[in-house]
Amino acid sequence: MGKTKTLGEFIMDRQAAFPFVSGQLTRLLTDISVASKIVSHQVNRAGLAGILGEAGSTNVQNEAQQKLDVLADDTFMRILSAGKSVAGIGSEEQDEVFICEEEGRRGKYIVLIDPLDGSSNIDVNVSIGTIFSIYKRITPIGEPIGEVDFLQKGTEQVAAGYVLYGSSSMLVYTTGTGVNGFTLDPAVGEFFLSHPMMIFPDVGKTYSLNGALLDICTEPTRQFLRRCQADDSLDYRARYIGSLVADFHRNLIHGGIYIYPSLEHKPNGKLRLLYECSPLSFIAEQAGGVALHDNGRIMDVQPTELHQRIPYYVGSKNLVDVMQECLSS
Ligand code: AHM
Ligand code: MG
Repeated sequence: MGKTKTLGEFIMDRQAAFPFVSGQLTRLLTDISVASKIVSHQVNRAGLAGILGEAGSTNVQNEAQQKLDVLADDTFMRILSAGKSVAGIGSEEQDEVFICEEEGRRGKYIVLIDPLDGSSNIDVNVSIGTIFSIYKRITPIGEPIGEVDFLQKGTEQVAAGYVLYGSSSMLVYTTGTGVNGFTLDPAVGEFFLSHPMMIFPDVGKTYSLNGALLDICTEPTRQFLRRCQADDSLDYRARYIGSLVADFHRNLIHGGIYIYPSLEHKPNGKLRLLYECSPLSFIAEQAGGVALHDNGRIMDVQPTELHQRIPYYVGSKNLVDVMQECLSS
C-alpha cells in the first residue's frame, strides 16, 4: 500500500496543477489546518477539565475562565490575521469584521468563519465543529475593503470547509473540484487523506431536525415529516445531534437531510447564511447534494447583512426534493 497523503501534500499538489497561482490560497488553507489542530487539542483538553470538575476558577493562567468558543475564535483570528493571504475576517463570534490591511499587505482573500459551532454541545463533550468560507476580495488591492467584499453570494466562494471535533478530528474541504476529507492523527499531529472524493448518497433515510420546534415551525416542515412518516418504502430514522457540522457530516456519509426551518416567530430560522449555510452548501453541492432555503438555492442568495439568518434544508437529493415539494405546495 502506498503512503497516505497528508493535507499539506494534498494542498501543494493542487497548487502545482495551476502553475501561475500566487500560493496565497495554499498558505491560507495551511493556516486553517494549523489553527484547527490547536482547537482540536483545546477541545480535547476541555473535556478532560470538565471530567475533573476543575474547569473555571482554579486555573492560574486564566484559561478555564475563558469559554472554549472564545478560545477557538481567538486562535483562528490570531493565526489567520498573522498570515499574509487574508484581507479581512468575519467571525460569528464578533459583531464587526476584522480588517487586516496594514501597510504593504497584499492579502487577496476574505474569510468568514464560525470558529466553534454547536454551542449547546461545547461543554458536554459532544461533537462540535468549525465552519469556514473563503472568497476573493472584490475591492482592488491597495484600496480599503468594505461591505461588498464580505457580502458575496455562495456561488463566489473559492473554498469552504469544516472541521469536526468528534471521536476523531476531521477536516473536510472543497475548492470547487470535489470534496475531500482528512483525519487528524493526534500521534503525529497531521491530517491524512482518509475520505477522498466524498459523495452525498442520492438516497438518504435520515432526517435531522429539532423535534421540539414542530409546533412552531411553518407548515412545509410539518408536511415533510408527515410524508416521511407515512412512507413505508424507506426505513426512515431521525438523528439530531444539535451540532450542525456533526449532523451534516453524518448525513454526507450515510445520506440524509438536515433541516433548520422557518419558525412562526423567527421566519429566518436560526442558522447564519455566511458562516454556516453558504459554506456547507458549497460542500453539499460539490458532493452531489442539494441545499435550499424557503424559496430557492442557498448558493444564489445575495447576503444583505453579515449575521443574516436563513432557513436551511440540506442533504441527499431524494429528501431535499420532497422538502422542496412541500415548500412549493
Ligand atoms: P450556534 O452557532 O450558536 O452554535 O448555533 C448553531 C447550532 C447548530 O450547530 C445546531 O445544528 C443548531 O444550532 C441547534 O439549534 P437548536 O438547539 O435550536 O436545535
Ligand atoms: Mg454557529
